[in-house]
Amino acid sequence: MKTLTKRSWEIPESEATPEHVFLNRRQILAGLAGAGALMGSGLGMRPAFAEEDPSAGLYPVERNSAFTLDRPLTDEDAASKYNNFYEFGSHKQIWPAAQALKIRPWTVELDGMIDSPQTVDIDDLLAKMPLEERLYRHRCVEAWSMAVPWSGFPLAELVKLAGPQTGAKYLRFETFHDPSIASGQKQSWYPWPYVEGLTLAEATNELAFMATGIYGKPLAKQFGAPVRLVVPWKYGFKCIKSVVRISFTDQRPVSFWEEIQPKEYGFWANVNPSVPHRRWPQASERLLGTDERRNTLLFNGYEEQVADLYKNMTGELLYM
Ligand SMILES: Nc1nc2c(c(=O)[nH]1)N[C@H]1C(S)=C(S)[C@@H](COP(=O)(O)O)O[C@H]1N2
Ligand SMILES: [Mo]
Repeated sequence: MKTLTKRSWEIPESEATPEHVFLNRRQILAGLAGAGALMGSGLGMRPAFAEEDPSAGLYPVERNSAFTLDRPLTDEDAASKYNNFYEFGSHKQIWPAAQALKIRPWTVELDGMIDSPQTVDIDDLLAKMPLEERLYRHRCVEAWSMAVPWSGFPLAELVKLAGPQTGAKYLRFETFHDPSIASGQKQSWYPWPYVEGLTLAEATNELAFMATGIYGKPLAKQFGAPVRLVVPWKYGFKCIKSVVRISFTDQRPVSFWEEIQPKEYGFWANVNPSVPHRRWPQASERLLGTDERRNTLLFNGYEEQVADLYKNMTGELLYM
């Protein structure tokens, strides 16, 4: 099964799949839930998820050594096959279904209270932004975690490009909305599209990152290609995937999970092991791809970088 996740551009010409093997693969694929979408039925046609990402040549990018880990990196295969992406299903094995996502053409709209409203093409953005690699922990509110090498650029750079006006206090992020490819979006009890928010101060913190790659390659679709937010001191649901719009506003955005269940999920969602979720403890976490559990760290171990953001806040539910 491992070879099925290989993208075509990773496979050297000399290893091109012989037709009879490929036919077997197609049969396997056809049986995979959600992975039946093939480019065509002709011999030699590649499955839809083997298409080339035009940004592949940009990676790997140079690692920023300022960001270090206290644990090994999560195995790529483990991280790539255990994902939350409700647009493609409410279970963890959405990676085959997510291959239906079309990542080109792709634009990100910058709007609201800014000096330079614009619609940026993803490849222009990639050319403009200073790409680097960062090793970050990631802690899901469901008490599993991973440690991965993201590639991308500081969110602060995008904020600079937008030019926030006086009075802009929040960023509101929005994911694509296309029920014809994302079957989860046909489930009308969810408030699609997925929305998330940050304060401007959070968005310009050095840790806030827009990821466009992972493991030295463009983001695989299940990770939220072609661009997703990464805020490692917060629970994973804040890290909105496949972003199409960022609006600057003076109104605090209501995020997807907050709208669904405000008693369990709030705006801030900072990681704190001593504040349990209403239905389970947050004291420890399971490390994806291992049998290990570890104690969860305050702000997911990023207290030094972010604690100041919250120091004078009273009456706010900072940890849910
Ligand atoms: N658009 C969108 N973004 C999303 C989600 C989602 O369902 N839809 N799930 C969130 C949750 S709960 C987590 S833990 C992370 C998972 O990221 P990963 O699959 O790259 O590990 O994505 C977040 N971003
Ligand atoms: Mo999550």
